[in-house]
Amino acid sequence: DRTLLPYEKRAELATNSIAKELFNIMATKKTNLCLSVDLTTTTSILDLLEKVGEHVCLVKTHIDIIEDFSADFITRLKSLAKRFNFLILEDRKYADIGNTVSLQYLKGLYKVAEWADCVTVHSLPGEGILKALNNSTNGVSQGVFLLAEMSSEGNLITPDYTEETVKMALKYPNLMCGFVCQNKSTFKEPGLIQLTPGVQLESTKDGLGQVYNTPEKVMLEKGADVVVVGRGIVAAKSPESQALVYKDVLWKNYLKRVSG
Ligand code: S5P
Repeated sequence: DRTLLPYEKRAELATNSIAKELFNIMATKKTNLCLSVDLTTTTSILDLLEKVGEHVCLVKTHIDIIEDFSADFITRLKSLAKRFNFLILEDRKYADIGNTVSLQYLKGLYKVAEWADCVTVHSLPGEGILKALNNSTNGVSQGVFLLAEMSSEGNLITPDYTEETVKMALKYPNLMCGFVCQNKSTFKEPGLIQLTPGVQLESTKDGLGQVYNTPEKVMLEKGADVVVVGRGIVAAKSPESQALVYKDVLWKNYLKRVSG
């Protein structure tokens, strides 16, 4: 059972360098909280990260929702990542043929490959999407989280699709950080990371299909390693104190889990 091993042990088993680094950051900072900074201005994102950077292991961006994107924003984001020791996941959910995804990853306004430590990818188009990303590294460390399940109500992913997604991922051990998924049984490999979104203390759903579980449930029953929280923190009255609340409850349940 991969979920009973402590993160520092799992770091030793990781085959992707970003996954290894993320496991080690979690163990060092004692946090498995990933903040989804779903805000639309650069200053609101940077201000929030100044306040909560010390509490998170990973910051998840949707770079294409930012209204005043600039190269300077990336410089500042990277310097916060260095100062607070967190990694950056661009949640682009690539889902096209390999050639197009390679262009989307390397080119355009955002040049994601230049600054994101890892990205999210759909398995829907088939293996070519992983081949393309594997060939787009330019020697820089990078990682992929493959979508094996989704949190939203009525999503079209079937158990077969999930199983085939895991098989596909296992062919690319050097590229693979882990899976975006909801269940412990989805994969077994202790060197891969289960990134689980759809977590909130206050609500069980939003009005647009999102479904929430509690931090305790995702840590103790559903096998989450890194837990993604967006609006639970971002839309709180005090995001700073709420980030601490999530960090503490997640870590408490992690300790409970690894101590048996
Ligand atoms: O299945 C998924 C996969 C992802 S990456 N369900 C999700 O909600 N996400 C992302 O996690 C979503 O795009 C959003 O950025 C975040 C959840 O945000 P929240 O505000 O609902 O916590």
